Order: sequence, then structure tokens, then C-alpha cells
Amino acid sequence: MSLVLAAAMCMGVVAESHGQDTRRRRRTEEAKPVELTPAQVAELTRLANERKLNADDLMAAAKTFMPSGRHDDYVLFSSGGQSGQVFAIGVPSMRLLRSISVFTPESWQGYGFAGDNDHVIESLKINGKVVAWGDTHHPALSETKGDYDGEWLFIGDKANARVAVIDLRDWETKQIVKNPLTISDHGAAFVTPNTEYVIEGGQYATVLGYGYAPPEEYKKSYRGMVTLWKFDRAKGRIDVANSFALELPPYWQDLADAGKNASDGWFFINSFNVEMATGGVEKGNPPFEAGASKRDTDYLHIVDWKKAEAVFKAGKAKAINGFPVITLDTSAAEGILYFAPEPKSPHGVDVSPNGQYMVVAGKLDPHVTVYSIDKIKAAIAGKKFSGKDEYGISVLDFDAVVEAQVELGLGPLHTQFDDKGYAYTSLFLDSAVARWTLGGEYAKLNPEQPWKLVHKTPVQYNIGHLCAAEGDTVSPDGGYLISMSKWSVDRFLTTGPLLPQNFQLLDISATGTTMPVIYDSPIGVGEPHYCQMIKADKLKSWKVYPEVGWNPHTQRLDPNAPKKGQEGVKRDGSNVLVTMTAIRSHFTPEHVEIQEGDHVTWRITAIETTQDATHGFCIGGYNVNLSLEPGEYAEFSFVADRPGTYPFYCTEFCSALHLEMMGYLHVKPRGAAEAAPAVPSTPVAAGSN
Ligand code: K7E
Ligand code: CUA
Repeated sequence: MSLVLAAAMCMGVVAESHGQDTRRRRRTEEAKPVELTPAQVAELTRLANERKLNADDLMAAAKTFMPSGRHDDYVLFSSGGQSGQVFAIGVPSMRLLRSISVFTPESWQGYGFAGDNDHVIESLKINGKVVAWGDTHHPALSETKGDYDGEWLFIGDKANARVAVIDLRDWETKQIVKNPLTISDHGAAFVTPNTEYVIEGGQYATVLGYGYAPPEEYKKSYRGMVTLWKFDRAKGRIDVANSFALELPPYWQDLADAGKNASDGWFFINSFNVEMATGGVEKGNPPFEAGASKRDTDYLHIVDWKKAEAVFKAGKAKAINGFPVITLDTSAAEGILYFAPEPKSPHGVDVSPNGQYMVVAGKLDPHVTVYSIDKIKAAIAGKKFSGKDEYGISVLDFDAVVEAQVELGLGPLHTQFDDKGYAYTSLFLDSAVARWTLGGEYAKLNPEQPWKLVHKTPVQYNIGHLCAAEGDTVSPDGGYLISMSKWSVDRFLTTGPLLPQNFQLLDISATGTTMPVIYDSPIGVGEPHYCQMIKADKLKSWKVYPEVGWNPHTQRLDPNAPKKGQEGVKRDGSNVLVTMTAIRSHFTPEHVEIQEGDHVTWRITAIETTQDATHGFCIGGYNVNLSLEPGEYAEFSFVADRPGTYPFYCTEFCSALHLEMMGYLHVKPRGAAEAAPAVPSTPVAAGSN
């Protein structure tokens, strides 16, 4: 063996042992109690003055700074807006941990770059057309008894009415379902307390089943909907065959939230445009924004989903575009759907942790309106109705179902909760987070009067959603709150005319009027809407795939996964099967010789078992890039329609000899002088290790 090779292999060995040895020194334990020496105090003071930091800034830094190697307490799963992805961010450091590909192909993760017939690209097709982006709005963590269980994550695509299922063992998208009734949605996704259903609420009314009708026939032909996707936890998939929808009037349904505890078995959806305005400024009609805001009230939709499920199981749904839909007539007759008036153009509806209160925020009303489930149930039982809407749905008497109205400020949108009996509401126009007190059993938790505004913290600027630690579950943690501020204007360096959104971290651990912003974090990859914050120790993520040869799409060992020693290239007519393994720092085989026009199926197993020893695999010019995480098996196929010499290489800097982790794909032109060489049909000898 040459000296050079020996040295190179040595480097390989060093690289392979990386990650398993004593060089890892992650700080997991608390440091010893700090006692600053007078010299350190002086130095800290000097630094603070030099950097123009005040005492609050130093406190904020101490609350958010993560020493190298220390892990965050929470993970924020945020919608990625138009990026079509989900972002995972550590709290309190606000460090971006990972972007998870969902509706948009993404090359680092090899998501949608596995040649022809890529299963991701297939899953993105709508009516035969690849729709390779999404407008993600509302992530929903799976729940058990109304608490996050850390197993699954769902997210909706507003633009295209799709819902995705992400497995939190490997943080990868496993399934995308397209709503068969509607083109776009909004109130997705929300889960029932044991993740029986993933709920997808709609928004802009259309003709259900992708039908056509002119706007003149709006009231007659357009409809809203809400879909209940059955989740099969054992399979980790939405069970489409056991899913169904409810037909709703063509009011624009907005956000939704599932009941819990006292309101378990119900869910709630806001609406706006009960006016059923059809716009048409081009014809001299009032624009949608005016037409949809004329009335003083819209309707809170109150849905008894357990009753709806029974009606569906009894076969009383009617098929639209092949999908079972409970009609408005059936909902009215069976007592599935009720309305309650809600003030002017509401946006968010959020259920309190005990399930007792539904907090509705009206964009054009300075109050939040709080409904009580006890009062709703009593009003339904006592038939306290103020009438019916045009579609025959009973409208509950407003005074009979409202518990409180709390004046907070301008543009209230969304509400979250903490562990101290406070609710927090975003005020879009005020650019503030309002803290206010809940009543009922919560009244004993805080010293202030119930149903009262306590404090407003300004945020920068124009907050949409907000998110407190586990703040929409049955047991919120308090401590941290994220303001998802839409505008950043002057908060960061200017990045051209397009500026990032601003996630601001607020410390909500104290009571009363203390609620400071302690961190600003630019989000320059899309406009996130909702996010959820889960205690990090609830996540049971895999460090490597459970077995070598694991197929992440089936979440099991794949019988087709190439094994070490069996690599090679086999031909059957014009079909070629490449069987490859990858390990630091080589692919086996290293040369793949085929003919122009061959149909190639290429299988690779990453036979690594070391945490973070990920390889990539790309073929330039053929639009192929894979991420081969430790133990992962991947397959792709393509037609070799472009002759030439194509280096393939590992796209992840995996070892000292990463640059050498390459090989050649030789595509011989048709009719080349020499006849096709017999490509080896017996396994190629394994590499040098
Ligand atoms: Cu308020 Cu889509 Cu939840 Cu945006 S939505 S803010
Ligand atoms: Cu494997 Cu770089």
C-alpha cells in the first residue's frame, strides 16, 4: 500500500470516528453558580456601554443566550408561508434548527429531486398538474388528551387546499392530501384532542367539487365546507376512506379550533362575509373589503363533530366529487351545526385550556368576545334561537351564549393562553400584544379583576398570530410568547425592498405589567402565519434511521435496499439497475456505464450508522440530488437521454476525503463505434474497506 493511500485511509478512519469519540463536549449540565468578580462586573459594564446596551438589554441577553452546545427548552414549529415549508426554531435562542420540506421541492433534503416519477413530485400533482409550492398557514401538533404528544405535525396549504402529515421521528413529510371539494382553504390544520381528526376549514366559497358557476349564482351555487380527515395513528397516515366533510353556507369561513375538556366533541369556526358580497369593483360594485364588512355581525359556526361522525357512519352523507359530504339540510335536521352572532369580521377563535371559553377576536371591533360552552349547550337545549339563516341553520341568541366582552384595542386577531389565568391577544393595528385576565375558575389564579385588560406590550410591527409555550393546549406552560410580527421596517439591516418578517420573543413569566420583548429574529424565507411551541423533551426524534436500508417513505426496512458486497450494475434489455452503497468516503460502484436511451433504476443505501454522517448524491444535468442520512435507502429512476460523461458526487461535506467521494456515469451515445461493452452483471467487488 502506498504511503499516500495509507495516509488517506488514516484520514478516513479519523473522519469515521468523528462523532463517536471523546471530542464531543456538549454542555448539558448547568454551570456552577455565577459569582462575578469586581473585575468581571467592570468589564461587563464597559462592554455594555461600548455596545450601548442598557440593563434590560443585558437581562434579555442572559435570558436568550445559549452557550455553545446547550440545547433550547422548546421547539417552535412555524408555518413557512409562501415558502411552502415548516421552520423549526429553538426557543429561547430563536436559532433556526431546520426547514422541513412540505409543499415545495427542496434540494438539500433531496425533496423532489429523485429523477423521473419522483414520489414527492407525484404527491404535489393537482388534477395532473404539478403545483410545486404552498402557502402554509397553520401547523398542528398531534395531541393526546388535548396535550401535544410530539409524534406528528400537520400543516395546511391555503393556496391549494392541501394538508400534509409530517412524522416527528425523522421530521419528514409522509403524506399530502388534496381536498376534493375546494381549490383553496384556510382553517387548516387543527386537531381534535386525541387527533381523531385533522380538521381542514375552508375560506373562499366556491362550487364544491371544483365546479363552475357565475358570481350571479353565488347564493345558490357557491358553498363553504369543513373537512374532517380521519387520522390513522398506527399507519401514520390520513385515512381518506374514513374522512368526510360538512357543507357550509357560502360565508367565508376563517379560523377554527377544536373544543377540549368542557367542550370536547365540538369545534368552532369563525366566518366573515355573511353578507355574501360578490365584489366586482370593475362593474362599479362595492369592493369585497366594503361589501364583506357591512353587517354588524357574522356567525360563529358551532359544530358537534361527534354527532357529525355518527351521521357519516350511518351513511347519511352525499358524495360530491366522490367525497362524502353532510349537507346543510342534514346538519340542520340532525342538530350538527349552530350559529352564534359574532361582532364584525372576526378572525381568530381560540378555546381556553379548560374548554369552557371560546375567544373570538373581531378585526373591526376593539373587543374580544368570549362565549361559554355551558351557555351554548343550555341555549341549544332550551332552543334560545334568534332565528335561522337563509340556509336553515338555527342562530343562537347572542346574549344567551356570551360570557364577556373585553376591550383590548385595535385589530384583535388571535388569542393564546398561559398557566396563570391570562389570555394574550394580538392587536394588528395597535402593533401590540395584549395580556388580559380570564374569569370563571381562572379568576383565582391572578390578582387582577376577571375579564380585564392588564397590559399591552408594543411589538414591531403589525402582529398576526402569536404563540405561547404550549399555549393552545389543555396545559399551557407560560414563560415564552412569540409575536409573529408581519412588518419589520427598520428593525434589521435593509435587504432590498423585500424585508423579512420579525419573530419577537416575549418573556411572559412575570405577572402584571411586566412582559418585555427579549429577542428579535428576522425570518427571511416566507411569511409565516401560525406556529406552535412544544417542550423539546416531548420530541422523540431518531438520531439515525433504526436500521441500515431504511425506507423513510414506508418507515421500514426496505427489501430492495442494496447491501454491502452486493453492489453492481445489471442490465435487462434497455433496463439498467444500479445497486450502490455509500459510506465515508466512497460510492460503490464508482463507474456506471450505460447506453443512451437506457431506463435506469438506481438504488443507494447509506450504510452509515454514525449520527450526522449524512451523504448527498447528485448527478449534474439530470436534476438528481439526494440526501442520504445514516441508514437511509433511496431509489430514483431516469431515462438516460443525454449522452456524455457525468461526474456524480457527494453533496454533503462528510469527511476529510469528501471531495473524493465521487464517480462517473458514462452514457455512451447511440451508435458509438464500439459495440456496447458488457456491463458487469455480476456484483462488483466491494471497495477497499
Ligand atoms: Cu391570521 Cu392564515 Cu391564521 Cu395569517 S391567518 S395572521
Ligand atoms: Cu459523503 Cu461527502
